[in-house]
Amino acid sequence: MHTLSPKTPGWLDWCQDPSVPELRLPAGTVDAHCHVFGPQTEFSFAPERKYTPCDGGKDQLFALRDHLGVARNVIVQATCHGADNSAMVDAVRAAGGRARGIATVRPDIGEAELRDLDAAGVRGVRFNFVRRLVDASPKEALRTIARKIAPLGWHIVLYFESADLPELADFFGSLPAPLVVDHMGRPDVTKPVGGPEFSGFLRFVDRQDVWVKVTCPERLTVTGPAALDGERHAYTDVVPFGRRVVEEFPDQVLWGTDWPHPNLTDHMPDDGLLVDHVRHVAVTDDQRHRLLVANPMRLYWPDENA
Ligand code: 0GY
Repeated sequence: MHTLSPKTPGWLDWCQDPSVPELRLPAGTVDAHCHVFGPQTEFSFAPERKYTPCDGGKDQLFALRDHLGVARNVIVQATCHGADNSAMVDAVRAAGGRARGIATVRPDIGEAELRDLDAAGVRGVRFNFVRRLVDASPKEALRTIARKIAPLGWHIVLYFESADLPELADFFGSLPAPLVVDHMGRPDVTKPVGGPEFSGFLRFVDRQDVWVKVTCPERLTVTGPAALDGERHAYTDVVPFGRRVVEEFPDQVLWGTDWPHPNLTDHMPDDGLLVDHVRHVAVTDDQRHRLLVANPMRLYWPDENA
């Protein structure tokens, strides 16, 4: 067995006893953004990784899925596994049709390997521009990957900081596949929701085949998880941003837990509370059905009716 690495100092482990959400998720809800970490005894972490997490394997993910009342998962390759997709693919296969995957691949990937990933349930690649997570994001290499995955009908998941969108928007617009933006493009929630930065993001979403993950209030919040008395209403500073996206683009939004929540330094969220957060951003049954069921089913399971 390979040598096991210790966790990054200060690493926060995922919540072991999430509460039962008050919101009963609609049947068929998809958690469209989550990861698996290892377990390290089975799946080693990548040498180029920027952090070493705790284990968060498929069995624990599926237990959370069942606890929250989620039906399906979209498992996004975590940067700690680099371009070795084996832990993610193993989890997707083990879910028996109840999971899809998003891979990280290198530009020299061959057609046969892409076809194998597709057969396993992978439906997209992730391009990461967050500098604390990856060494570089060379555009020519990403264009090559985009050209290779487009014929499979896959999409491209984009992770970037909001301040970088103006510089990246033309590049994103030139990519030959649908785009899915992580965590609402990571807005600075201390700025007004109607201000130039978030309005620029909404214009970007408006003009192309773009989907938005209304995810990670725990990552975007400045005020923190303090819930309003008895209402299980936390991360209130992020609510206007999520609500705005859901109202403007009800058919382009996706939701996910981001379990096991990499790189949080301040607090670890109660995943049950994250489910209840959904009530505040998608305020009608119809909005919630689109966000949680209809939209992700159209993107990830287009052959099944939702
Ligand atoms: C997220 C966010 C982060 C990390 C990763 O793959 C990853 O390592 O996605 C982050 O640190 O902001 O979506 O899980």
